[in-house]
Amino acid sequence: MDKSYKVEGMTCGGCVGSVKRAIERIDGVTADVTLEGGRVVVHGEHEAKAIEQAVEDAGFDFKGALD
Ligand SMILES: [Cu+2]
Repeated sequence: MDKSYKVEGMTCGGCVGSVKRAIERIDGVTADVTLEGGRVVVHGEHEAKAIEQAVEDAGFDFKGALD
């Protein structure tokens, strides 16, 4: 299941990497993170709450689901 989320607060490639790594610590999940627009596509079975937690713990603002 792929799902898209909005994340605010990323300003550079380093931030993109941080968000990606934080999300991919969740078992069975990979993520494509785009700086422009703060779009995060998560691949694999997951709970939105777990993504929110990972993003917030990494220091960014989780703004919920897109689409
Ligand atoms: Cu940055």
